[in-house]
Amino acid sequence: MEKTAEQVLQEALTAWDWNALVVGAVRYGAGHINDTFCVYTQTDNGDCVRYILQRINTNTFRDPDALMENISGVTGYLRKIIEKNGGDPMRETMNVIPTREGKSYYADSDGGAWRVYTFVEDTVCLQKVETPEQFYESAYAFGNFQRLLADYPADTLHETIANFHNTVWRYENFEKALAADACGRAKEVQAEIDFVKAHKDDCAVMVNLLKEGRLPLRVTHNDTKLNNILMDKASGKGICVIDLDTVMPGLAANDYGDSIRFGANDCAEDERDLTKVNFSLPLFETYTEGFLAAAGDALTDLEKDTLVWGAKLMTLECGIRFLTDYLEGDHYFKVHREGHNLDRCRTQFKLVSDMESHWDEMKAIVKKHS
Ligand code: ADP
Ligand code: GN1
Ligand code: MG
Repeated sequence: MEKTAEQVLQEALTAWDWNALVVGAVRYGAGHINDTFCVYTQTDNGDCVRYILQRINTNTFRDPDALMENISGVTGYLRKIIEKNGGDPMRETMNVIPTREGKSYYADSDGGAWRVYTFVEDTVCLQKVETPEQFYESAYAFGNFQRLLADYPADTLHETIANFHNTVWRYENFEKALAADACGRAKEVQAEIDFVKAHKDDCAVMVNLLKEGRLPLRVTHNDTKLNNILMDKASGKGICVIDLDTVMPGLAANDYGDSIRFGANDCAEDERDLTKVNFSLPLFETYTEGFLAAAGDALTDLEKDTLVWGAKLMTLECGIRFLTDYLEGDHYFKVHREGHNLDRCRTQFKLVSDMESHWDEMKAIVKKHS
């Protein structure tokens, strides 16, 4: 008989030696891809110790061995730098806890892959920017993450998702989904389809600069939204960059841009009332300042000049991905209501339009802080 989700979770829990009594495991966080649980344990002396247990989405990440090799490599490298700089590696980078068998993940009897991380306590994970200072700190932390990995041997990294930020490929994938129209939804979203088509040439801008050898590939995070960083409760500093599944060679502007997409506004990614979805130039400036303060010295002039394109294209790309998933029947991103991916797509396209209206001001802000 097929196992229930609860039975598979219980099976996964037996794969680790917790050195304590497992009290329970509850769903945790607001990620769109993996299944995350918080495991509560009680040690012999009565202390409560928490862990993060995740079922890796193996539809998205098809090779868990390669994925975990990347994460172990990157976190091991960061750990050494953090130690050398007198930091606390247990709080300032992810720590993978091996299974009883000494493996970095557990393959369950249902085909799932599970991993455990140390829970970084006394931190907050924000779904929305509350104060400009927080956004500055997240910018500094993501910029610093990129700087710390500047000399990481990029050729040892596996490409965990092919073409992840290849915007030309994303466009073509959208065209395929539209042609197939598997759920008959295309007729409802003509305005969004027209929006994507009108931006076809934009999709090639950064891809072409990379092809021509004018932009360098760096080791980047590739999923730099605000909820992929843990901020220290006491100091407010962005102390731990998490969600390292997509660390791969990429463009600096994309790490910058994905943060702008998610954080330089005052709304949720899935806000339904588009009058509340507005790009914020002041928050854009705050992030730009923090990111360039941390990573600016390492960037070429063209990388800095094209940061604005990173912002616009990461937002456009994410909107295209949400729309593609909507057309294909919501298989990729977790959805929690009817039309959820379409709502997400609409916020992204509204933000792209706003950026277009503020293009010259955005460029001037980047120049000012370069
Ligand atoms: P997804 O790929 O689904 O976004 P994440 O790795 O980002 O998964 O984890 C989902 C959420 O779990 C995060 O946004 C954060 O709230 C929480 N989280 C993940 N790792 C840790 C950790 N080591 N300590 C504390 N919270 C964590
Ligand atoms: C996903 O995993 P999560 O929720 O941090 C997605 C990102 C998107 C983001 C949109 C592996 O990020 O690329 O930008 O949703 N991650 C993957 O919110 O596809
Ligand atoms: Mg995440």
